[in-house]
Amino acid sequence: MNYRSDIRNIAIIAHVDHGKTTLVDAMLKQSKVFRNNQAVGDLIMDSNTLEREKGITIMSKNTAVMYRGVKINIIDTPGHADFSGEVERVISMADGCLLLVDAVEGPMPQTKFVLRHALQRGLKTIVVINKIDKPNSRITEVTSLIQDLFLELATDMDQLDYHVLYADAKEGTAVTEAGMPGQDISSLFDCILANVPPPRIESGPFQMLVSNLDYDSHKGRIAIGRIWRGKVAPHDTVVRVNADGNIDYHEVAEVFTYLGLKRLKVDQAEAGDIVAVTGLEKVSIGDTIASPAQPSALPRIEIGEPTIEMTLGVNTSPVAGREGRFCTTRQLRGRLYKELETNLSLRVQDTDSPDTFLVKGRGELHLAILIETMRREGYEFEVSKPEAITKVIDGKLVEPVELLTIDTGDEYIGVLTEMLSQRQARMIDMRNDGQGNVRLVFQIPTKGLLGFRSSFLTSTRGESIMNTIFLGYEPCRGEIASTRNGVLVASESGSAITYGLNNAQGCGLTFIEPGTQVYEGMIVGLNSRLQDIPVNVCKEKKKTNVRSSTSDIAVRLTPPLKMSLEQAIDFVNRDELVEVTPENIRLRKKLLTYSQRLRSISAARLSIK
Ligand SMILES: Nc1nc2c(ncn2[C@@H]2O[C@H](COP(=O)(O)OP(=O)(O)OP(=O)(O)O)[C@@H](O)[C@H]2O)c(=O)[nH]1
Ligand SMILES: [Mg+2]
Repeated sequence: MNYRSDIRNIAIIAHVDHGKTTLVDAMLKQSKVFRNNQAVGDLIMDSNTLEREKGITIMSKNTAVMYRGVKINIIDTPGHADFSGEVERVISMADGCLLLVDAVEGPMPQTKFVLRHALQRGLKTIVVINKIDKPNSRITEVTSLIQDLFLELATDMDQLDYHVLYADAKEGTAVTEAGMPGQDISSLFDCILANVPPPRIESGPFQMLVSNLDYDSHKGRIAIGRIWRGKVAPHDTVVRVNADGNIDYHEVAEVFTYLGLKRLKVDQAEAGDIVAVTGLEKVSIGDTIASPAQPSALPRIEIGEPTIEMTLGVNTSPVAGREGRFCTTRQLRGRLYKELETNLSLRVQDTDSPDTFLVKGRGELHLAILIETMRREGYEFEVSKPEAITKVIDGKLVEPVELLTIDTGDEYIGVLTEMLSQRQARMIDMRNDGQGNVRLVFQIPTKGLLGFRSSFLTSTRGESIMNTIFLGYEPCRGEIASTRNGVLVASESGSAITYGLNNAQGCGLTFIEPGTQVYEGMIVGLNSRLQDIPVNVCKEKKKTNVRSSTSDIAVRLTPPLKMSLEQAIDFVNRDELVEVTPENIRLRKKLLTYSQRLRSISAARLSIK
C-alpha cells in the first residue's frame, strides 16, 4: 500500500458556532495564500449570501493551504443540526478531522453527532478547544467532558489517543498546552502533519467518488471529490457509475485542484487529492467516476432521513402571479427537482394535486433556507405548516423525537418547563453552574418543537440558546393542542388604513402597516384570545362635518410585528398558509372567506360527533 506524503485531507467538524469557519480563516491567512494587500475579511468560506447574512455555514466547502511543502485540503462543514447531511456527505473525503469544542459551552449534542460519524469512519481526530480567550472559559472541565465523549464513542483503543490543542481562532493562535502564550497556528499545522495519516493510494486505474457538485455558466457542471485510485487528466475518457449501477461514457474537459479560494487548472491530478472535474454533464453526488478499464463503483454516500415535511405549491392567493418571475407548476417542479442534485438530505414528492409538492427536510431551518433561496431567485409559491414525518415500524405508528438542549438563566426554568410539558417534552437533565446559568435537556417529539422557537425567544427575552438534534423514533403520543392564540383575519380586500388597523389593535397585535394591500382571508394580526376573528382593516372612519376632538386627527398605531420567513413558517397553523414572493411574505387562511371557514369548522365538529 502506498501513501502520498505531500497531502493531508482534513474535515473541520463541530457544533454550530464553535468557530470552524473562523479557524479556517486563520489557516488561510497564515499560510499566505493571499497577497499581502488583499482584503479578504472574515468567515471567508461562508461565501453564499444567506450564509453571510445569517452568520452560519450552510454548505460544506473545500479549500487548501500549503504548509512546509505539504498541501492540506480542508473541508469546512456546517455545525447546525439541520445541515448534518452536509457533514455526512463530505466526511468520506477526509483522513482526519479537527473537532472544535467551545471552551465555554463544552461538547454539545452536535459535537457528539459529528464525532461519532468521524470515529465510525476511522478518521484520526485532533481536538481543538477553541475560544480560550473568553473570560468564562472552563478548559479543564471541557477537556474532561471531551474525554468522556471519546470513551463513549470510540470504536477502538487507538482512537482514545488523540491530541488536544487550545485555540483562539479569532486571534489566529493555537498552543499545545493550556496557558501557553500563543503566537500563531503553526502548532496546529504541525500537529496535522504529524498525526493525520497521509492519504492511502490504492493501486489501479482512475477512480473517484463525487461528494459535491458546483456549477459554472461556462464550464457546466463541476464534480468534486477525492481520487481513490490512479490519475486523471483533461481529455481522458471516463465512465460514470450512477445510483442504479448503470454506466455511461464521458470525456473529462478540465481538471482542477484547490489552493486557497482558487481552483487551479492542472494537467493531471493523482490519487489522494481532492479535485474538481468538468465535462460530465449528468453527474450526481454519490456517483463514481472511473477509468473504463475498471469501472467499479465506490460505496454511495448514506444520508440520514428527513424528519419534517411541508407542502410547497403554486400560489393560490387572490394576488398571485404579480410579484414573482417564476410562478407555474412546471417552474416550481423543475427548481425543486434540481435542488435534489446537491441538497442530499432533501426529498421532493408529487402529491395528488398537480400544483403541490411535498418537500421533506431535516428541520425547519433546512426548509426555510430552501424557501428563502428560491424566493430570492424570483420564485413565488405558497407553503404549509411543517409537520413531523411519522412512519410505521413493526405495525406501530412512530414519530421522530429530538434532544433539546437549552442554555438559559435560572429565572426562566419555570416558564420553559411549563411551555415544554404542553409540548410533550420530558426533562432529562438540569445543570446549574451556581452563577444563575442553567442547561436544561429535554427529550421532545419533533412535532412539539414546531412553532416552539419563536415563543421560546419571546418568553426568555432573546437571552437563551436552544439546540436540537435528532434522536430516533418513538411511538406516537397523540396530538398536541395548539398553543397559539387565534389570528386577526382581513374580512375585506383593499388597502389597510390607520383607522381600521387601530380598531384591529384593540383586539391584539397587528402585522401590517397602513397602505399594505390586503385580501379577504389574509392574516393581519394575532388575537389576544384563542379564536380567530375577522377584522376590517380597510375600514375608513365615517366622515362627518364636525370634528369631535383633536385625538381623531392623529391616531398612533403600535408598530406592526414583522415576521421573518422562519418566524412565519413557525407561526402558521394547519389551516393556514405562508405566501412567499420575492417581495412579500404574507400569511393567510387556507379558506379565504369567513363563511367557508365556519362551514369547515361545523363539518369538523359533526365528524367528531
Ligand atoms: N472570542 C472568540 N470568538 C470566536 C473564536 N472563534 C470564533 N469566534 C466567534 O464565534 C462565532 C462563530 O464562529 P464561526 O467561525 O462562524 O463558527 P462555525 O463553527 O463556523 O459556525 P457554523 O459553521 O455555523 O456551525 C463568530 O462570531 C466568531 O467570531 C475565538 O477563538 N474566540
Ligand atoms: Mg462555519
